[in-house]
Amino acid sequence: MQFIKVVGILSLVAVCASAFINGTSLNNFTNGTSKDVLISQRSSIRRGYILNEDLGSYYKYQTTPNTWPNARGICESEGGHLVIINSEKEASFLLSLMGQHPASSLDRRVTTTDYIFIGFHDLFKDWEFVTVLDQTIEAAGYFDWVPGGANNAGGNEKCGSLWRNGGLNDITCNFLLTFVCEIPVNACDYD
Ligand SMILES: [Ca+2]
Ligand SMILES: [Ca+2]
Repeated sequence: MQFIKVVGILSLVAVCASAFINGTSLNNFTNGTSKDVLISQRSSIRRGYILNEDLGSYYKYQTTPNTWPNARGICESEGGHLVIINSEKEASFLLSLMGQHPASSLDRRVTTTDYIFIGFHDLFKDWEFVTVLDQTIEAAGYFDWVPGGANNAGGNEKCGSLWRNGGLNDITCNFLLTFVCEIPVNACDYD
């Protein structure tokens, strides 16, 4: 898992490196140039992402269903991570995003339209739910479960999902679900 973490960090570095626009580092935009310009320059390299300034992140609802490990990899390849819910407000935002993609509109290959994959799991140790950035979900700031959600049904639910009506659920990693990627506005500040 250490390898995955390193790859994740490297992909963030890669996106930040690719942010050189016309030979000008994004860092120059932070010196005396408005944040709006900085954000617009960055959004140009983050196609399909929408900015929620209040939450301080870009988000993209990925409509092609995939497994949790693949979803995680796709988000990392785009310079972010599978969405991590840090507040009730962020959870509400995600539910509204799901509302914009009603069940009837989803790809038929999807295993269930009721859930999206999000960035937590208990792959390291049963019942220890951590985010894809290795924080406990309690520390991350949102850990409301659907009733009976954290149940490891069939002994085979290790990956995180969000229910369309609100609340976390552990779910089978190999389901094919739609998912949401998140790129914090300050992603290039990661070290
Ligand atoms: Ca977040
Ligand atoms: Ca479950």
